[in-house]
Amino acid sequence: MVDELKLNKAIIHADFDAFYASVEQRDNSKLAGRPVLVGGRPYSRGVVASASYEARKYGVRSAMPMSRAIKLCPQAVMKRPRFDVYREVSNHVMEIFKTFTPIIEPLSLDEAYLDVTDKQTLTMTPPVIAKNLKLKVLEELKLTISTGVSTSKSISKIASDIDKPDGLTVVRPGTERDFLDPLPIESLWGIGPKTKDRINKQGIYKIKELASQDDFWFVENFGANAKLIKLMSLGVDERPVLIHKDRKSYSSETTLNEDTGDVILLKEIVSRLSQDVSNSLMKKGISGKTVKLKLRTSNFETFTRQISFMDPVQLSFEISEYATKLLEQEISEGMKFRLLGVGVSGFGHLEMRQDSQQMRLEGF
Ligand code: TTP
Ligand code: MG
Ligand code: MG
Repeated sequence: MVDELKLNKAIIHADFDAFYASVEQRDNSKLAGRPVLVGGRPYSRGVVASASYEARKYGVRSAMPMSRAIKLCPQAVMKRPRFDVYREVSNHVMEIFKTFTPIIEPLSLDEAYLDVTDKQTLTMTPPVIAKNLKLKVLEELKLTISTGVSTSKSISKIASDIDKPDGLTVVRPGTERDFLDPLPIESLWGIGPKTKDRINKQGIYKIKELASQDDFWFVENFGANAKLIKLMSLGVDERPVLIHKDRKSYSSETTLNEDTGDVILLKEIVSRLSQDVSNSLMKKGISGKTVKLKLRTSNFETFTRQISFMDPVQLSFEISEYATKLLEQEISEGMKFRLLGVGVSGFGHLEMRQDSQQMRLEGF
């Protein structure tokens, strides 16, 4: 029986509930039970990074402009993010995860996949492991996580989100399709808002309807991702939990509708791209020592310029400041651009990476 159990892969996806906002509530008892918004300032076009569940009742969501969030929920308490604290909590939770299995893939500061296939026994089933995980996190960090338990990464990730906050959703082996069928297509990895609209226009809303399309349809609609998305819609996802995930840089670029040499416009675009890159870095809790600017001129000449420094950057105004300096050096009379990109690299001191490397040494 134990052998039979061991045949099934067991993957847990764990994710903090309203991560930044919950940490703020935990560290300030006055905020407990109140709507809390962590993010940028409303008058400087800041956005909501995290909204407590009390605030979400009013329709507030992550990435919404703070000014709009405050209109929806005027009684909310606004807090500036304390990244150092979140990073510390993240390191701590990854340590807790390590006591359950060495096979951990962090996806961002607040979530990870855990492969507990080899840790299950007759009594210590994957749902019991997930329950223990939740208890230990609550005990040590005074924060709640939601977990999804299933045989694959994609289903566990969807499952962990279904009963938030403080959820524990189990999709038993063999019931993957029953679980997926009634869900909206955008629950699947790879189906963002634009793709969702495009597919919905064809009268396809539920994963069940998606899964019944033929291979040609998938290729027409998803190109290179066709096979992966088809298999995922059928509940098949063989991707392993990857212990070490290294990314060398984060970048964002845009092609302009019309070539331009307008310095103010170009600087504004650089600032927006810097914001994008900064958001990605913040989500990962990392900072880099090199800022890169990519430019394509109206004659399709593409080149990059970069600058490195001692202190790593993460915040958008810092990235923007350096990228703008690089831009200023390249602008000259009559020169027009059709593409701009901003990137950050040089994550030499990455904490998460050190953790992963250590895990790899310990685990294998
Ligand atoms: P999420 O796990 O997506 O969100 P959350 O933990 O706030 O809420 P929940 O999981 O319960 O739905 O992101 C984790 C943290 O990452 C979040 O607390 C703040 C940060 N973040 C941003 O800074 N910007 C964003 O757009 C998102 C989605 C998250
Ligand atoms: Mg979360
Ligand atoms: Mg998350």
